[in-house]
Amino acid sequence: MPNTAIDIQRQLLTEKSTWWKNSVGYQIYPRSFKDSNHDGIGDLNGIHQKLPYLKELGIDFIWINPIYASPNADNGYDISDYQAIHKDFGTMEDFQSLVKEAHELDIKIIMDLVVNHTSDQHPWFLESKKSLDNPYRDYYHWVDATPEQLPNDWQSFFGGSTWTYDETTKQAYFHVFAKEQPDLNWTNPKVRHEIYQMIRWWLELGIDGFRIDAISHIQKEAWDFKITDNQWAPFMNVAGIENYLAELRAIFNEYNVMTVGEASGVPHSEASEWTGDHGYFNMIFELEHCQRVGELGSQKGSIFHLKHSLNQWQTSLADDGWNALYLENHDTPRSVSVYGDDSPEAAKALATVLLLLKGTPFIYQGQELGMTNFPFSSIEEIDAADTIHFYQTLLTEGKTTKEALNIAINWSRDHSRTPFQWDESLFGGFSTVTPWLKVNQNHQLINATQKDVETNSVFHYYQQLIRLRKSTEALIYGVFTLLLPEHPTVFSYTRTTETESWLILVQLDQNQITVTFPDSWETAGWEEVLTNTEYKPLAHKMILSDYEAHVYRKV
Ligand code: TEU
Ligand code: CA
Repeated sequence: MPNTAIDIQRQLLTEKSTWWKNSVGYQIYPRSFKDSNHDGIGDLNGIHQKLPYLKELGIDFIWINPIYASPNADNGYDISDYQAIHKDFGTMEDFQSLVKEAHELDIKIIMDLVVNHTSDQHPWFLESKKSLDNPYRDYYHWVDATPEQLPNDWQSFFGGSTWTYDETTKQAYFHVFAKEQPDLNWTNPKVRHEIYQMIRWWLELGIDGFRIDAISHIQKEAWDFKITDNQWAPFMNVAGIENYLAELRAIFNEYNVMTVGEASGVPHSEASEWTGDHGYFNMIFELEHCQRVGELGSQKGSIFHLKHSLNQWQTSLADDGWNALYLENHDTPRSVSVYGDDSPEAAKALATVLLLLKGTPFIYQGQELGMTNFPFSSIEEIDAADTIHFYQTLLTEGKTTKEALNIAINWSRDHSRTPFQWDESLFGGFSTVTPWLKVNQNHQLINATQKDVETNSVFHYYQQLIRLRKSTEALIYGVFTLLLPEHPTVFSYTRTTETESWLILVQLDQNQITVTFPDSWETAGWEEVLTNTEYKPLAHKMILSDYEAHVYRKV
């Protein structure tokens, strides 16, 4: 119990700095959330209109994908002006009024920070291109080259070389993503200074934090570095990055905001440097658990891989650090299609696994309705540049159009980017005109109005899980222990504190299975708190049908 003014102040400070630990986040892909002005593109006023919906769901903060000025070579991840709102999304006034209204509703706003690269239309790059001695030349990475002889043979994430030759100065510039996304040169102190000014400018506006894009790629190896086993090694968490990350951390600390770094290629053994008490970010998005394993032509993800990968991250960060939990984002297909069978039960089962793990859960828009993958039937229906590039590569490798399409679309980013399904009307209530990407036909069955007519909707189940999690200390801070580690499809774990124990039991298989807990396990004295089916007492031997989920508390 605090008894002095100093104690109270200290307590308030701790609460303030760790509010994100007992929060639930919601990711908004603005192009696809809600179109308020009938141009087929989602926008800021659309988000504004839907704040009451988000409040009803029970989330605490939203992370909005990039809304800055951009030529959209990579849908906003190619920024041409960091301090301007893209006209598709609205104006700076719209943004400020969104922040104000959200704050009134007690919803925080997290922005996307994209500083590994800019757009090739950013004024810095337009200058940089002009001549060898332009003051902005060293804002990017330029190396002598010819069209035939590039500085090395490194490949970019979106396919093709990391180098693009430029005739004007007879050099090539470096990009780990598309050629329209030149990488900034972080070794240049001027670049860092400009970026830090920009970050402060946003923080001064009163936003509550950042999701930091592709941040593990900002440091590169020397251009003659030899790749051995991992083709991404030359720009994945390369030594020296820690200096830049420490500078960033110092700024974030000043403002006491929430930060979540997208940390592709950071192994769990290094996670405490990245997210621990003295880590660079409050939490990180790891990319291991959602990696595709298995057949190229298959849309299904491995439950066993998912479970073991999440278990590793849960245990590695048990004492130091904090997980950012997710099953979907704007780069992945829909989890109910990858790990489930598109049914509401599967959506609820996956929600149970996700929301009761240790960490801060991020729900991706539409996940709370059980939105599914889209049945793409031709490459013309695809917008994502990486999918199109992958498709073309498969064709050049000799695949037929049918085979190439089948492989390329399976894990396409566009599955999660189709418009939000608000209701059963023509364009799913997303817009009154043809949207930029097709609405899934199943919006007639899967949409947000279900919550008003069905008490057992996926939305209601999410609502219950969110409430349960936020009101239960053990589900926020409790120790995580995986049960039945060898079981291929049952995801079961406990969350415990000195005074409470919770047991989560989820069966992620389409078939009925039998599960047997070890004899040493005390199965008596558990009360069932939540299920997506009928209540069933915990027992040593249990028969579980497809996608059954049970949440028990020790009494
Ligand atoms: O994605 C980054 C990303 O996916 C890579 O960091 C990852 O390491 C790589 O694909 C390895 O598989 C972010 C955004 O989420 C994405 O939408 C953008 O296209 C990308 O950055 C570029 O800004
Ligand atoms: Ca619009």
